[in-house]
Amino acid sequence: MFIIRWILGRLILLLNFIFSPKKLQRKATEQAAVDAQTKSLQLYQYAACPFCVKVRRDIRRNGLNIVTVDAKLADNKQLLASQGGKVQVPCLRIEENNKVSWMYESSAISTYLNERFA
Ligand SMILES: N[C@@H](CCC(=O)N[C@@H](CS)C(=O)NCC(=O)O)C(=O)O
Repeated sequence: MFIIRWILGRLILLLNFIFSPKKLQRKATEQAAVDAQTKSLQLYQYAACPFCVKVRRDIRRNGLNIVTVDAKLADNKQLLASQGGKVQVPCLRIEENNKVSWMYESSAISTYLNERFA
């Protein structure tokens, strides 16, 4: 089972690499303004999780620079569980007005990013 999952994961990464979406290009000043907003976002994720790949593709499509956090690492996983509420990826950590919220579900994250930045 582990081997099948591992192979599927590599296949997803390969296909994602080959069919990588086009990154939105903005003028430098516009990109700087967007970067200032995305500084407060972090995507907790696994490299080969299909739901995470979907969100990363939306991030690229929207030309966003969002830090990704590897939730497989013990410290990150523990933070996700204790602050987010459960170990499930993708999860978007949003910091606004000194308040942190955790958004689960790939479709909710994609909708949020598309509505805010597309
Ligand atoms: N409906 C969720 C499904 C996410 C999901 O199933 N993620 C898996 C990884 S692919 C997960 O976090 N599993 C828990 C774990 O690995 O501990 C979404 O669309 O984001």
